[in-house]
Amino acid sequence: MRTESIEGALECFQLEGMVSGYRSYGSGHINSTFLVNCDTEKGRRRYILQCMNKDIFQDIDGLMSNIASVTEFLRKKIIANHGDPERETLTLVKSVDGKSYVKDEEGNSWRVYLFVEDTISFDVVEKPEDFYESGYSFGHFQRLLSDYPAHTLTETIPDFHNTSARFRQLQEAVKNNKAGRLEEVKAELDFVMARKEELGMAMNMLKEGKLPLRVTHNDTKLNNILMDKDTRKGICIIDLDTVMPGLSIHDFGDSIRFGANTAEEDEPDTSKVALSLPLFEAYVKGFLEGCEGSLTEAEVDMLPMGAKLMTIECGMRFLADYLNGDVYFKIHREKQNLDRARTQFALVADMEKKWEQMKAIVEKYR
Ligand code: ADP
Ligand code: GN1
Ligand code: MG
Repeated sequence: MRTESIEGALECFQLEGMVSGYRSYGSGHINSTFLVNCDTEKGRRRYILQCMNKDIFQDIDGLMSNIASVTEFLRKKIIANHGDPERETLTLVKSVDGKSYVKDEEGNSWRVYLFVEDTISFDVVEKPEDFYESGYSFGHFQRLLSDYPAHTLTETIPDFHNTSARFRQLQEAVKNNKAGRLEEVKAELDFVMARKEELGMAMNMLKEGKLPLRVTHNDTKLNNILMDKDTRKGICIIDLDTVMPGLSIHDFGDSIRFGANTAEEDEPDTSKVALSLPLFEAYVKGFLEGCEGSLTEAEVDMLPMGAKLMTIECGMRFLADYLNGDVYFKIHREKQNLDRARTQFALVADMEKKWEQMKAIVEKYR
């Protein structure tokens, strides 16, 4: 990102005091994020500046309107619960002309949030208690949004967690073989093909009315929650770009896929990949407590399947991106997307081995 673009963007927002510096921040795969320092008469004020990924998010207006209304809705509930809205949800900072984002001459769209101070976000789980907290917070988020009018939200990325559609996108990538890498991924494709029949399971249950449509986050990775740095309690759910109607079991499953893996998402040595049952248990307990009994029996039954589907789906997305030449997920080294795909499939294989134990854990907390 060019310095002039960043500085130009900063001038467009109603920031307190004078900008005294900024730096690249966080480890997300999608947006470009900067931490901005301002000096004010009262001391330091910090902000998060983000350049939204315009290739991935084609309807920025719809996306920003989702975020503005969801954060406003949460803000009211947090105030009613005597909480601190500037800490417990994201707060958008308005542009000088009163808008929620600005578009620059190069077509890049920028937004600014208040920086939530004294928090940490993790890329790996350090302790089961932290993962319990993460589960509780995502469950609670689900609960807070349970009376949000879902039909008013824009579907920012159509078919985002439609696993069968993701399978079709993978088939398309195989057919096009744009980056000429097909020969390398035969084993991974065989793995997916052997599980083809299962991929449509959750979305079919939605169509048949067996699973309810809810307002969901859709990207419930561990680093999309800020925890208090001292108490390590879950404070604020962030990365709201994909908040839209969806399935609760997908929110549950995406957290498990990322956080209950004993290895990192891009670990090249798949022998290190396993589903940690203690972490799975901590998250199940937290998520169900956070949802406060709001899930249906069928949703609770389907939690393990949500974890499996989100993991195989993400593996297919990484694999398709590898075949397409790494155009979607940011990479920092060669074959990173292939390694990411392989870890996901190794995790699915381990879940299959531990299936009965996963089900027993869900039974224990339902
Ligand atoms: P991406 O979509 O690329 O993952 P995120 O919105 O998740 O982008 O932001 C990237 C990282 O920036 C987060 O993981 C978090 O560490 C940090 N972050 C984002 N928003 C805030 C905020 N308002 N306050 C503090 N940290 C934040
Ligand atoms: C992306 O933005 P980030 O890094 O939190 C992706 C998720 C994937 C995840 C894999 C909008 O999430 O769907 O599960 O990478 N977000 C989008 O790590 O595609
Ligand atoms: Mg993120």
